[in-house]
Amino acid sequence: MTILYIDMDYFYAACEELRHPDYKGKPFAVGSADEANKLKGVIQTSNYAARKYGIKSGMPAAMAFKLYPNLIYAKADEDYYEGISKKLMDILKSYGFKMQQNSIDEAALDLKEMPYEDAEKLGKEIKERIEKELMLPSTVGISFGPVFAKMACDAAKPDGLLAVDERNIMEFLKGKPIESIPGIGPRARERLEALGIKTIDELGKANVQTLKDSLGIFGEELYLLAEGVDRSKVEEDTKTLSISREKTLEKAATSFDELKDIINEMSRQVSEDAKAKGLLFKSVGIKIRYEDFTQITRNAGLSHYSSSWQEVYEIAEKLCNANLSGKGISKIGVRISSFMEGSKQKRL
Ligand code: DCP
Ligand code: MG
Ligand code: MG
Repeated sequence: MTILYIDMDYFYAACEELRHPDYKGKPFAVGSADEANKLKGVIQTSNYAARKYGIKSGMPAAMAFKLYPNLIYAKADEDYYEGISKKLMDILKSYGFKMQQNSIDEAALDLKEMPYEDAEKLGKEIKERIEKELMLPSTVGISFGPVFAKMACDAAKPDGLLAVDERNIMEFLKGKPIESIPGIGPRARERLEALGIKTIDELGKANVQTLKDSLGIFGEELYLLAEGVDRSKVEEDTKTLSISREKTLEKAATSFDELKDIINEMSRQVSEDAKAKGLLFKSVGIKIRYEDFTQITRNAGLSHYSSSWQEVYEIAEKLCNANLSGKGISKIGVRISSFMEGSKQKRL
């Protein structure tokens, strides 16, 4: 099995650099709050110039500005990044391999039994095509399993390409911290550290049963990975891109009060659908059709993946209130998107 993994470099920030070329090379970050409240939000990503100062995803923006007061800042514009992501995925799909999209900026391709030499050539070609057509930098990892291919990709960042085969996997894993394994979050790390395990080498020397007792089935998987065995597979997407509900109103509405109940109901419905599919969402949108048949859609990103219908409702309410213009509303819709597989993610 040969797997090619691709992940875009500093994706949201790189997308912003496309429309703000003057940000290039200067410390720059994309965050969840709007400019006026930027210190209250969270950093979603930063370019590599900002990473030099320790500024990274998930960090409170207030801390980022302490680390580098002149940090250039933009609020995340998820619709714009989704559009670029779609073009990226179309390029990747055009090669015809079985593909699994794992987030807005990354995917694994199953190259079957392709020799590494050819896989590396293909990886280079894909990188160049993305550079040429989207003007964005990316990194490619190649290995015999999706987890190791992603780790090779992480290790080759930015703008790199790295292949790790069966013969050099142990050398590659040696000395790496456990959190370099995809899926190890803060809680898994805590549990492993409680067992005295900080590196992949130590993980490989641990007792499997002890790992299972502490982390369940994930513990066994981790042990195998540390031994150079990657049992994961590329699973073709049957990906849900958005879940929505909409309703034509019997009587045109001009105030939020008149929309309240229906938005409440639709918020519950879309989040229940997401729950049933095991999906968490990070983006909430509304659609409004006015009586004059003009139509708008508005989206807002959350700072985190959510499963809460109340959050859908609150954001839909805000978006509605911002778009009540006195014109009668004849149709209203609620939509959630930017999904992550909650159950598959295995993050503990
Ligand atoms: N993202 C986010 N919140 C996080 C992590 C990521 O909103 N806590 C968003 C912003 C990122 C995008 O997802 O640009 C892709 O995430 P990656 O982990 O691939 O990070 P980047 O592409 O930004 O950087 P890298 O070059 O390390 O891949
Ligand atoms: Mg990325
Ligand atoms: Mg990514």
